[in-house]
Amino acid sequence: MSSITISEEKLSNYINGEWVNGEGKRYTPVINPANSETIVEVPLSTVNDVDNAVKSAKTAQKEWALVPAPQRAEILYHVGYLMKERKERLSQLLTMENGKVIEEARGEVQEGIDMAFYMAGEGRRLFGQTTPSELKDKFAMSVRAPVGVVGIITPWNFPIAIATWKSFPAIVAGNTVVWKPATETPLMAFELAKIFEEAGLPKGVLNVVFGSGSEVGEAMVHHHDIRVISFTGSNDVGRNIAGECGKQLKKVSLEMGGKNAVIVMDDADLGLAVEGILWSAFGTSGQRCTACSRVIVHKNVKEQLEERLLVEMEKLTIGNGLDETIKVGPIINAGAIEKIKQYIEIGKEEGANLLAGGYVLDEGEKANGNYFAPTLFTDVTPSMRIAQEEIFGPVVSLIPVKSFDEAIEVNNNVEYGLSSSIFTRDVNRVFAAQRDLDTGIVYVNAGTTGAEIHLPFGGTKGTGNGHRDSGLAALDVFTEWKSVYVDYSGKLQRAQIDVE
Ligand code: UN1
Repeated sequence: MSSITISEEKLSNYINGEWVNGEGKRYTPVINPANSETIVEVPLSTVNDVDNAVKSAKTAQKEWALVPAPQRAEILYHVGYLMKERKERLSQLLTMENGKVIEEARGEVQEGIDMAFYMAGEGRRLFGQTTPSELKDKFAMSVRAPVGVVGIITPWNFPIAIATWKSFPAIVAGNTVVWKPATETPLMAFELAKIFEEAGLPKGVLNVVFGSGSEVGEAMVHHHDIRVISFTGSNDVGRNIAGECGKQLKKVSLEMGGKNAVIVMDDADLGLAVEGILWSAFGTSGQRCTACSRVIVHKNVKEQLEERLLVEMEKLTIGNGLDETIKVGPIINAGAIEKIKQYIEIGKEEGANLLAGGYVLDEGEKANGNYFAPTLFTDVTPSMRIAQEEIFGPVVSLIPVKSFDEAIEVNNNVEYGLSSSIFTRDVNRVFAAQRDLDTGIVYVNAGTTGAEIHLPFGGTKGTGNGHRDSGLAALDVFTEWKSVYVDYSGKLQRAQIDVE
């Protein structure tokens, strides 16, 4: 299927522009979830490796901040072109390490390419503001200043897109970066660091330290010289990071998942709704923070929707994502499969009605990988655990409701607030829904996935802490506002006092 190879058997950290083994002697295998083959080994780095990376980033940051932003951006353009040139290689490697089907891998790499060109454009903007002063002959402005050394911690489910949402704005704004990618998917980090190197990024501006969250991640969060942590991952880990960063008054941006719903009203185009649900629930095998895991359906169209969903679910092809005909790839690892299985049992015990799926697929070649059948529960009530907790797999809970108002209430009555969607043809409901759905992202007549990189990405409530990835909002994470007053009156003017 794929002829892509990587020359390394063991990956190295990238610190101060060099590929170094570091002091950690331990490695862990990177396993292809489609067939359990080992692709490469990744180092489990130590606190000292993190310290070396931070030292290099700190030294490089002084110089980097002085490089004019349009010149910093030139490197991002170069990165974008190299990513474009290597799109197919990157996509195939992404499918190998993560499992997502090749079409989606190409889509994810495209997100990274788009982010490179978009943020490169910011090198010629990075707008601040001029503001009139209270006093005569005095000039006032606010400008964006880099924060310093930025720590980014990225998940395995979007190992290249999310890294670009964070590192590109950080770099163009004059920060330097220490990046810990997920140990499950280090190849994207390895390839992206090589691309940055080729694009001429000065040494120390981007540093990659491979390893576990409990060792490398913790060391980053605790390191005094890392001034921002940008994290995407699980809720538990995010909350711990928030607590620690709070104690240190360290800036922190968190994105921690969702319990996203598609609402299907009785006036919806049902064919379109079925397509939207299938794509956002079973695409990436449900392993997206934005994945649809609840369908809130008006009782008048419940049965019709169930029937049509079941027909289309039958057609989903499941297998190795490198095969272009496959629509649903494997689950990342055996641990994730166990968690999904537990939720199937919980759903049954809670009295939900299992209409399809609910089991591991292990016939023939599938026995070597981690495959789970697309699953549909119906007659789910809003308070059931399967309707409240993030499962992160191809499992959808259908919740019947009697009205538009009830649909909105059910949508909002969960801990998370990332993405939501409504299928309706009623223009009044469209506008009411975009106002009342309490998530950071709202779709009308589309599923819950597919956010575009030039809009802010993130959510409310338990999904995050108010910051956003990508879009111009990302610049707020990686810059500090500096207010500058220039008095050219030749005398000491006192604000608030000498105002005539
Ligand atoms: C994620 O699952 O964390 O909106 C990111 C989407 C993709 C990104 C998902 N563009 O579904």
